[in-house]
Amino acid sequence: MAPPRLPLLMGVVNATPDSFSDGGRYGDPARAVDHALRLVDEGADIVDVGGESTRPGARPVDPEEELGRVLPVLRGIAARSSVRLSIDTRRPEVARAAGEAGATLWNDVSALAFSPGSLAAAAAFPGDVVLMHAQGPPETMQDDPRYDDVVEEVAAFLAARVAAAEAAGVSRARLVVDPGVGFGKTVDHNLALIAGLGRFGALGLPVLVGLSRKGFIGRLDAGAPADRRLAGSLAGAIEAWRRGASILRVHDVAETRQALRVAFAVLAAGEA
Ligand code: HH2
Repeated sequence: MAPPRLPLLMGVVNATPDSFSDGGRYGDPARAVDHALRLVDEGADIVDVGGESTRPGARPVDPEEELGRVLPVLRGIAARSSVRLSIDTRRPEVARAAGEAGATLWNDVSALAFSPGSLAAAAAFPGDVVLMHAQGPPETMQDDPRYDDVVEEVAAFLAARVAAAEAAGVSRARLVVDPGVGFGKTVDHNLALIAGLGRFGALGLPVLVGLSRKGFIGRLDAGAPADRRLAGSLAGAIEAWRRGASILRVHDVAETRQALRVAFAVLAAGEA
């Protein structure tokens, strides 16, 4: 078995007015850039910039508006840091422009299925691509999500999207998979996916997990609001890492890094 490694940390920068955990805080590009640079100082390996909230019930944003939100932020970060830039978008035209602005990771919560042009745009994109599972669009995904076997169904979906991406000319070496915690899932579905992360690792690709501050943490703790979910986010990050996640998408980079370092040191001491 390969020795355990710490995961890469992907810090979240939401250039949106309505994200579930930090909406509106970084709507001004200068503030979003400052926030990104703070995340880099705290140890982020990747900064993920998004201009469209995909929280449950969110409505799609006009592509021009999305571009207007993310491009100044990507350019502003690139001017002051060499951190790896990720664009969180479902739209190929946004990914294309972000690639020109320096993004080398396309994080697509629709797994390249939102637009007919997505697969070709991914082939031309100058970097790697995250394929995430979601059941239904953000507007309705939490209405009544159902699965017979959530882990197997999500794994089959991801395998099919990997095959579609490869057929379109995106090599496996450029792909990352993500089970999509909170995207059309109940609390039990989310827990089964985190517990069963090894199944996604069996696809042979890096696994990304985003559970930071998500609703299931609040539901497991008497309805704690998004700004009171740090401890649960850290517990989830450690559990995801222990099950093989190689990239964690988090809002709280410094805290996650510290929690992981302690868990890692204990594991290493036990194996010494
Ligand atoms: N979760 C969110 C957004 N993008 N991308 C990946 N690959 N995996 C995730 O789990 C994921 C994601 C939702 O979180 P956030 O960006 O904080 O909220 P919002 O969608 O409201 O902007």
